[in-house]
Amino acid sequence: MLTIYSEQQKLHNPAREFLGGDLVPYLESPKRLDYVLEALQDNNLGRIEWPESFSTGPIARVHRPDYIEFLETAWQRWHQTYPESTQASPYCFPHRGLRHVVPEQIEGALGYYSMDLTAPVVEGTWTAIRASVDCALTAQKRVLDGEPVAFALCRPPGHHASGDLMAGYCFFNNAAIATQAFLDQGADKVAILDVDYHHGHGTQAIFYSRNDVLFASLHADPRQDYPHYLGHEDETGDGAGLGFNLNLPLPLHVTGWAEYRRALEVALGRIGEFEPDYLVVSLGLDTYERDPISFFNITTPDFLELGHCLAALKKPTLFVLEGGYALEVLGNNTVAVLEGFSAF
Ligand code: Q9C
Ligand code: ZN
Repeated sequence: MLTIYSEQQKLHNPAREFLGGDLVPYLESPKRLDYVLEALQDNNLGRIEWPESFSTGPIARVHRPDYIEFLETAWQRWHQTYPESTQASPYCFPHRGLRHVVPEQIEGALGYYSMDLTAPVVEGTWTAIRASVDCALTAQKRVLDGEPVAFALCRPPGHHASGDLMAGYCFFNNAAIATQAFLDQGADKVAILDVDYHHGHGTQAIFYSRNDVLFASLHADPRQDYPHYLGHEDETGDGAGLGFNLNLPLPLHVTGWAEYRRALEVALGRIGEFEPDYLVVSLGLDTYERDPISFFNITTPDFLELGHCLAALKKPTLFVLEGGYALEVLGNNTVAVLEGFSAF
């Protein structure tokens, strides 16, 4: 399987994140890429190529221009205000009853463009998030040109980022940008299947009133885990998009492969019925039984099985890496899905 990867993605390297009331080492670390790369090479999964560089044009099809400009300049603005600081984080948000106007000052603007504290901006963030989008768009282009499947080894991930909000380690929504690129280059319908443990609320929001994109997601019940405020079963789409959003929230601790598989069949059934031209998989590996921040019980052999199930759709498929924080096994779990897909 063809993989697209860029070293520049490592330049996003925050030291810490806010978790459980404390600052802890940043879980979405650049090392994730090394573990996945190593496993791809050890298992001879195929060619690994660098991405092409794209302009911000395809990003602007999904994200607001002021959000893109904010991300480009945020580090410099923060650094002028706090020369000693190594990462920019908001502390204050335009909550209920407050004005949704972008403040001039950087901290206010950071809060305006952030859903939470888990997407800090550092010196290398802009370069890394552009490289991550480049990986997704290059892999998308290869699939469009006839490659039956490609893997975008993206980092930072993207599925929590909406049109104008960063969240949950995500800045630009790689999967959404690639999906829109398929549509802009002639596809009529694209299905996104999000198998990350967390609900892809950014992707959902981006396509919520659209009927040319089906968004289907299996994830931790938002009543029990992040992103807490979106991802419920009754969110089925809006306007023309009604019926084109499928959320399958699953309970923490008791969700193993048998339960997961049942929900997966529902999602695959709906995708089959939709008859998409392309399938985009938001591939999170944080459903893994020993993931440090997640509570499903999916094993490495289950991931192989997941790959098999996805291949049964028989669609040109773009895999885009999202979450997965059990570092030492992240590579093997990723390879399991991709091998399961190829072996079908
Ligand atoms: N106690 C992705 O997997 N922290 N993002 C949750 C819950 C944020 C995950 C803490 C998790 C974001 C791409
Ligand atoms: Zn996740």
